Amino acid sequence: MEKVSIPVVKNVLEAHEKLAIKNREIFDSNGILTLNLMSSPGAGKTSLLEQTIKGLKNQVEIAVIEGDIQSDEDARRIQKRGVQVVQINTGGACHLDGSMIQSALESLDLNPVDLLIIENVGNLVCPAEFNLGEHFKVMLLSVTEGHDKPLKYPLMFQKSSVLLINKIDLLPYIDCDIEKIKSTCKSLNPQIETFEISCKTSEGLENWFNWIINKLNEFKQGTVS
Ligand SMILES: Nc1nc2c(ncn2[C@@H]2O[C@H](COP(=O)(O)OP(=O)(O)O)[C@@H](O)[C@H]2O)c(=O)[nH]1
Ligand SMILES: [Mg+2]
Repeated sequence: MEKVSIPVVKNVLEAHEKLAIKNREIFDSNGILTLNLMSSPGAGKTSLLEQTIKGLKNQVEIAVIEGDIQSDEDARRIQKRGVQVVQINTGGACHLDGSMIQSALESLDLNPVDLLIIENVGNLVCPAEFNLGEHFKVMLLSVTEGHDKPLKYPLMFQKSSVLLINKIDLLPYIDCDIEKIKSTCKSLNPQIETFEISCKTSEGLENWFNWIINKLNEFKQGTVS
């Protein structure tokens, strides 16, 4: 029998990549710096968004895309903060992809937006595998998850530009070695920038806000690629 090759997987991945490139063109042509925020469920992504909006709303026009398997709980939390928000329900899929972002963009008025933050579906594995067209991937890890997570789920940490270690207010009550998290991450990804934060007490958030402001300035100067 004659052999035939069926390059299905490659084509699907190529299609995803093409959509990501299209999304990036939309972000760039509208002057929107875009962050893809990833973590496991409950690490504090929506809390970080609430704090970021509170901290930067007067200087930066922010919009949010919320990704969840189900419900609009997070979008409601963000809406209360007075910024544009779209909820994507993946209906079971454990990550967002470029086509979901493309549809969500149709519901946003992109004109005034400086910064778009995409809250990915809570999951430490799959979101890192899909390019959404974002400029930076940002990883949030809660100290309650334990210091072994970068070793066990390396891809997220390798692909992210920033690691935010959240819930440091809980450090007195748990056994988590932050230095171990930082050294493992540095060995996986020497370029990664790490900030220790608490979305509850606001400790460390100023460093995160400064990172955003710096990146927005670099983006406006055309030095973010
Ligand atoms: N103690 C403490 N709790 C936090 C902190 N950040 C978030 N939480 C709590 O962690 C839970 C999950 O937060 P949420 O923002 O919904 O996480 P998400 O699932 O990653 O979006 C909520 O009960 C938050 O109030 C923090 O810095 N310290
Ligand atoms: Mg959330």
